[in-house]
Amino acid sequence: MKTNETVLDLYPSRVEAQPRILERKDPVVYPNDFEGPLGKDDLAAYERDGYLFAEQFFTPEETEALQAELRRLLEGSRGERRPEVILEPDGDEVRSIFAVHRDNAVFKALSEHPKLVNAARQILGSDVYVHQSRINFKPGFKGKEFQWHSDFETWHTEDGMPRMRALSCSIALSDNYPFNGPLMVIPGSHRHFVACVGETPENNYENSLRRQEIGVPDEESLTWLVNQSRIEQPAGKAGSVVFFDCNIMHGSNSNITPYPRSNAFFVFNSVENKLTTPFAASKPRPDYIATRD
Ligand code: 6CS
Ligand code: FE
Repeated sequence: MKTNETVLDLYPSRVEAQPRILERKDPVVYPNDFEGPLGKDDLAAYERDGYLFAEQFFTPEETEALQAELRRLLEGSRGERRPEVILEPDGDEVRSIFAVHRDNAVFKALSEHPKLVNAARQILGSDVYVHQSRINFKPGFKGKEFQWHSDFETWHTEDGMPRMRALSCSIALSDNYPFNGPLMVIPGSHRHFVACVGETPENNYENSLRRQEIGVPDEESLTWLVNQSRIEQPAGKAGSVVFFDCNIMHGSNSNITPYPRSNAFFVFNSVENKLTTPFAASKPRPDYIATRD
């Protein structure tokens, strides 16, 4: 089994010539007795499917305040050239802004919202910290797709995340409809790890955040996962939240409608699962993508 300097690599990816589907070696919901907004049924559904859709998780007032800040952020970032602002692959529309939990007071407060943090602790079974945050704008007409992928495959190979003990909270800041490029997930796919082929290029993140090519499963593996299950799209109104496991296979289509699909993402990692050295990349990614301090 390949290891990096300190930790056994239980999920080798981007190292073999052929793709492989390995079984998950980690729990999904970690045993604990933390209190929080998720009930027993919610946790059982999350364990089974690898995601949980929470309609109206935030109040209309909270949601309106987030939408006002989103508008200010988007206006302020047009034409702005800094590493955290990622542009669409075919133009200069803003695709994402990273590290909003670090740089923006409103989204910092949201990343510390007790309902979110407690839900993450109920699933990860420990104290948590923000591994990554971003706003994906997916603007009307111009918002391009996010290829199918497992976040963990990237966070393991490029950031050195040892185990599957992290989750994403996708907070809808605009209404997500079936037609404006909502998140698509394959329920149950979190229990299989698709080991991808293809070495990680130097500074891969300079392209992968615009259009991901490495760490995207091959069509045969993707088809196998879908045939084991189905495709769901937990699309909800602004203020709803999708909690999804770090290893669930997900993606989203391009947005050719006038309606933007803007979501804020906070990734919570367990304090027991801190990043080590990348398992299949030459050097760690910058802190605005993967918190290391
Ligand atoms: O590389 C990453 O960390 C980011 N890429 C995707 C497509 N999802 C997870 C994360 O935002
Ligand atoms: Fe992702």
